[in-house]
Amino acid sequence: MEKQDRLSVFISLVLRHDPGAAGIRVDEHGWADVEELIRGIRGTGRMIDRGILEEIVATDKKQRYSFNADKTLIRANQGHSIPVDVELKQEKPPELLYHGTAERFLDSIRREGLKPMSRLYVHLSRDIQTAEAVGKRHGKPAILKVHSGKMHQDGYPFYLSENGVWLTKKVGTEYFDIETGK
Ligand code: HQG
Repeated sequence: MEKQDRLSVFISLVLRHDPGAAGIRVDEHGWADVEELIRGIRGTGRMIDRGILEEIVATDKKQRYSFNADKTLIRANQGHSIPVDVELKQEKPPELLYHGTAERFLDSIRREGLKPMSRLYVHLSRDIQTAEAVGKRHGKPAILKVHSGKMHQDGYPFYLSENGVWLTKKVGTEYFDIETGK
């Protein structure tokens, strides 16, 4: 992994899951003070400055982070396990969305539906390729086709994060088909 990618993984950890790992706090909307974050990361022995941070935010392949308007604050766009309100936009989803998982989770998912597990939301994507890449992180991938249009009609809210990830609280067993995977 490139040095900047490793730093980005650490920044994800801090902003989404464990601000204490850099000795900082985030506010109720997930914002961290940029100066504090830089100081905190340096305190862990990692080399970072504002220029490097700005480059990571600008070049991150999944556009995971946003600055506020005057670039004094930074937050992750989605993916949190800590309870923050990143002011997600509620939107009407497309008819179908996809979720990538691992085959070994399918029995449990068939029984319980899709749950957010350690995160605040279930993560869904518009295209199968993204779902496949997400699934592969966990093992042999399996793809679920989610009937998001039907869920929306039935009153379940969907949100679209700043970086284009669709999020919903849970997906009941009646709302998905297993597209690939045993
Ligand atoms: C599975 C990455 C058993 C679920 C990715 C998933 C994504 C169940 C795993 C983002 C279950 C949780 C999120 C049930 C769900 N029983 N397993 N009832 N319900 N699961 O990592 O969606 O690189 O928390 O299928 O690209 O894999 O971090 O969620 O396999 O966008 O920016 O439990 O994280 O982005 O795993 O990934 P995760 P995810 P970043």
